[in-house]
Amino acid sequence: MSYHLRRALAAEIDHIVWYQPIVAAASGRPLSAEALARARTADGRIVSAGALFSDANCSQERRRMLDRHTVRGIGASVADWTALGFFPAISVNLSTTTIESDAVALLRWIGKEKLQPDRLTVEITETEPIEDIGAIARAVERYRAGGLRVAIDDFGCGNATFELLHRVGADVMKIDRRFVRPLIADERSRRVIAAMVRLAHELEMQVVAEGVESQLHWDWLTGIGCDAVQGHAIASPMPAEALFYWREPAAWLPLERKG
Ligand code: G
Ligand code: MN
Repeated sequence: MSYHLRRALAAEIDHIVWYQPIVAAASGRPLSAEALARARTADGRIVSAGALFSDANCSQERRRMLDRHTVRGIGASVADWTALGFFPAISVNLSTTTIESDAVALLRWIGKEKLQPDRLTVEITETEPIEDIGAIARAVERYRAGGLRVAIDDFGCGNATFELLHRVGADVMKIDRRFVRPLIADERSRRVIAAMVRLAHELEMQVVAEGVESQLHWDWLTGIGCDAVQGHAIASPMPAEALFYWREPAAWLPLERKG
């Protein structure tokens, strides 16, 4: 573990949440923002969630604690935005341990924050081991019954994707950046992505491509029918106040209502 990471994990840790816009591929209009956990170290450095979560020393308790900080941080951002008349849809990344053990808590929290459930998407990552697929499937059912949207994050990088899809389905497929990045030079990447987009649409899921780092990537993804894009070519993660100023609130696309 690096010196800075250890400092970040120490008692003076300051959890913050940054937001990265997700925009409609064809129009570029903002659809939602993904909440990304960060930590500010005592010397002002920003440490990414990847560094916090992927560490071997990151116990399940620690993951649940980080998730609680993130959810609390989103609550604070939502309160600030609401006061400004700004109502972006938000995605939250939750650890599988939180999802398995605590699906009801999030629904309760939404009620408390007066957040419309369909403004929140729960991203389930595949890159973390899923110990109990049945528990995850039940949690997904609960979230969706409560009106939340569910996204499968890092699609194709784990081993439970198809099982989850056939058991309970999901609303959004997020194509991992490791597929997206090489697509310009790599014919096979392009074919794999095109097949993922067809699969998602066959299952009536929306597709978000992550790690979109150039206009060339963005254009190609739009061309094959990818619904939404996220990445440095659009915007990097930013603090909550910056998200408010990033685009006019009126530029944000309204939620698609089901039914
Ligand atoms: O687990 P998930 O795929 O949701 O991780 C999102 C992470 O990817 C965040 O930490 C975010 O900062 C990072 N990220 C977002 N856009 C890009 C991008 O265009 N390129 C790269 N390399 N990383 C990105
Ligand atoms: Mn994510």
